[in-house]
Amino acid sequence: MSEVRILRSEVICSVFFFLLVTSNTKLCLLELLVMFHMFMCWLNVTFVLITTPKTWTEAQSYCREHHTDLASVRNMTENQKVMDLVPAGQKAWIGLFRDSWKWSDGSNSSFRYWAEGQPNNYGGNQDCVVAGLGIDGKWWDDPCGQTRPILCYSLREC
Ligand SMILES: [Ca+2]
Repeated sequence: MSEVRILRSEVICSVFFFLLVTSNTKLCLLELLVMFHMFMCWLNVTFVLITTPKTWTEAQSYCREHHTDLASVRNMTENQKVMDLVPAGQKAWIGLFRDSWKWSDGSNSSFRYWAEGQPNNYGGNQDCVVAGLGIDGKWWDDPCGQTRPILCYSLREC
C-alpha cells in the first residue's frame, strides 16, 4: 500500500517536471494544482521515534501496522529531521537492510550516511542498519536480532 503510494507520487512528480521542462503546450491550472498537491504529499514525510526496543523484523511489522514503514532516509534534509528527533547517544533502527542494501519500503534511494569504518559486518551477521541519533546521525550495520528503538515514517494521507 505505502509502496504503491510512494511510487505513484514519484511518477507523477517526474511527469510534472518533464512536462514543465519539455512541453511547449500549457498545462491547465487544474492539472498543475493536482500535481502540486501530489508533490507536496510526497515531500511531507514525518519521522516518528518509537523508544520501546524491538528487533529489526519486529520494528518493520510495527511501523507497517501503525505508520507507513521503517524510515527511509533519502537525503541530508531527511537525515537532519532524524537527527533532531531524540537526545544524543541513542541508536535506532532505520529501514535499510542488507540484500545489496535495500530499503524496507522498496524505495531506491542510494543516499548513505555510514559512520567511519561502517558497514563492517562485524561477526558476519550485521545485516540491518541503525542511525546514531542526536550525535551526528551516522549509520552502523548491526545484528538484526538486537533490540533497539525504532524510526518509522508516516506519509500524510492524500
Ligand atoms: Ca558494524
